[in-house]
This record gives sequence, structure tokens and C-alpha cells, in this order.
Amino acid sequence: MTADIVLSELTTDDLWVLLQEDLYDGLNEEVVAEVQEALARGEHPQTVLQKGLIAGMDVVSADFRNGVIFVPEVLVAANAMKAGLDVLRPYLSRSESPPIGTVVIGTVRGDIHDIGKNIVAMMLEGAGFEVINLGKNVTVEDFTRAVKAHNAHILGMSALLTTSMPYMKEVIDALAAQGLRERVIVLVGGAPLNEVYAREFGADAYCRDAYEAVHTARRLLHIRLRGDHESG
Ligand code: B12
Repeated sequence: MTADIVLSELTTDDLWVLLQEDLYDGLNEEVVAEVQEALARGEHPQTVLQKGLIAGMDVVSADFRNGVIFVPEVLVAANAMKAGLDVLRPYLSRSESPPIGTVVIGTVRGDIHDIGKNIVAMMLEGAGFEVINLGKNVTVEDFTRAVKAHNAHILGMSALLTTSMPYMKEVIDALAAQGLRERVIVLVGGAPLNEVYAREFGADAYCRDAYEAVHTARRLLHIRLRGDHESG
């Protein structure tokens, strides 16, 4: 019960705890108000994301893994996460300069987990990339079509299930078959993945989180553009 709590009277540390708890309980309105309160205090949007929303989702993940909560509770928490992210989106994706590159991103077919992928998309936008977010349950055809249509520099694929993860290889193989593989940097992410799988599937890099995604996207694009410049 958070109705009697006056947010402005809380310390910032208590505000993070409340935000995490309300996210866990799926209290969308409270989560929105707490994110707004943190921003009004001058907290950096990435701090709000990390200390409030992601920290709350970490508890959800742990309790789901340990059988304390089940899919319905996770879904409710995920909705609250989404409500909080909607408030943060304009702050995280604000960029005044022209795009530094184009990214096509999506969660692979058979998989509807999109929270992490959406965070990566927002952070890439914030870093100055143009991002085409294809959503979740994305097919080989939709990925390859979008890479071609947008002349993407980077393709990002997300998978949270061990069963959906191998689909990444199908997408990468299709890119190769269509002569597009050399043109695009492929980044992959999601809980079950690691460097070894990424290499096995033919991706250029695995990124543990959104920060690493931004850093890797910038680094590999820089190397790619420098190479193009030198060979052209
Ligand atoms: C939330 C959640 C759900 C929600 C999803 C809501 C949504 N809109 O996304 C709901 C309730 C729908 C759900 C459903 C299911 N889930 Co679920 N879910 C989770 C949970 C608890 C959290 C995932 C999450 O959002 N994490 C928070 C975000 C911020 O982290 P993240 O996704 O890892 O993203 C970060 C990085 O991975 C990386 N990243 C992610 N994507 C990308 C992409 C690129 C390009 C890059 C560079 C980086 C990158 O950066 C992100 C930000 O930092 C995980 C537990 C876990 N440990 O992951 C289980 C989990 C993924 N789910 C699991 C399961 C089994 C299921 C179901 C099959 C359950 C069921 N019986 O129905 C269904 C599957 C439905 C389907 N077909 O997809 C298992 C998967 C097990 C496995 N190894 O395959 C997990 C691991 C839980 C568990 N321990 O059992 N789930």
C-alpha cells in the first residue's frame, strides 16, 4: 500500500527501494510517479533505469527462477516496467545530431521477451543511432527485408529462450545467402547467450547489457567505416 507515501519526503535511496517494490507488484501508476519523481530530483535517466527499473526486474527474475512467482506475476511486473520505460524513453533516446548509423533490431521468432531489447534500442537511439525496432517474434524474412530496405549498418537480435536462440543462426545464414552478411555488423544479446554461442551462430559480438551494446556498436561501426574509407 503506497497511497499514503509522500514521494517528495523520501530519501532517494528509499525512492529506489519503493520503485523496485512497486515494479515487482505491478503498480503501474506508482512506478510512473516514482520515475517522474526521480527525474524531477535531477537523477540521470540511466541511473533511474539502472537503480530503479532494472534492479526491480532483477528481483522479479530471481524470484521467477526460484519458483517464488509465476508467469502471471512476471507479466504484471513486465507491464509496470514498460510503463516506467515509457516515461524514460524521451530522455534516453534524445539526440540532437544526425544519426551516426542505422540499426535494425528485434527479438527472434518464437520469443516474446522484449524488455531488454527495447532498452538496448532506446540506449542506441540515445547514443545517436537511428533505430528500426521490428518488435518481437521477428522472422528471417522480416529481418533480412529490413536490413536491405534501411541499408542497416547494424543488425541486433535478442533471444531469451534456449529454444529461440538458434534462430539467430538462421537469420545470419539467410543474410549470407542474400549477399548481405558482409554489409552488416551483427550484435546479439539475451540471457541464455554468451560469446561462444555468438561466434557459433556467426555473429560479430555478444553484448551482456545495453551499455555494452552501445559501446560495441560504436566501436565496431568505427572500425567498419575506417576500413571502408581506407579501401575506398
Ligand atoms: C519478464 C520475463 C517474461 C515475460 C516477458 C515480458 C516481456 N514483454 O518481455 C513473460 C511473462 C511474457 C515471459 C514468458 C515466458 N518466459 Co520468461 N522471463 C522473464 C524474465 C523474468 C525477465 C526477462 C527480462 O525482461 N529481464 C530484464 C532485461 C532488462 O534483461 P535482458 O532481457 O537480459 O536484457 C539485457 C541483456 O540481455 C541485453 N540484451 C537483450 N537483448 C539484446 C539484444 C541485443 C542486440 C543486444 C546487443 C543486447 C541485448 O541487454 C539488455 C538490457 O541491459 C526472465 C528471467 C531472466 N533471468 O532473464 C524469464 C525467462 C527468460 N523466461 C523463461 C521462460 C521459460 C518463459 C516462458 C516459456 C514461460 C512459460 N512457461 O510460458 C514464456 C515464453 C514465452 C515466449 N514464447 O517467449 C526462462 C527461459 C529459460 C530458458 N533458458 O529458455 C527465463 C530465463 C526464466 C527462468 N529462469 O526460467 N517471461
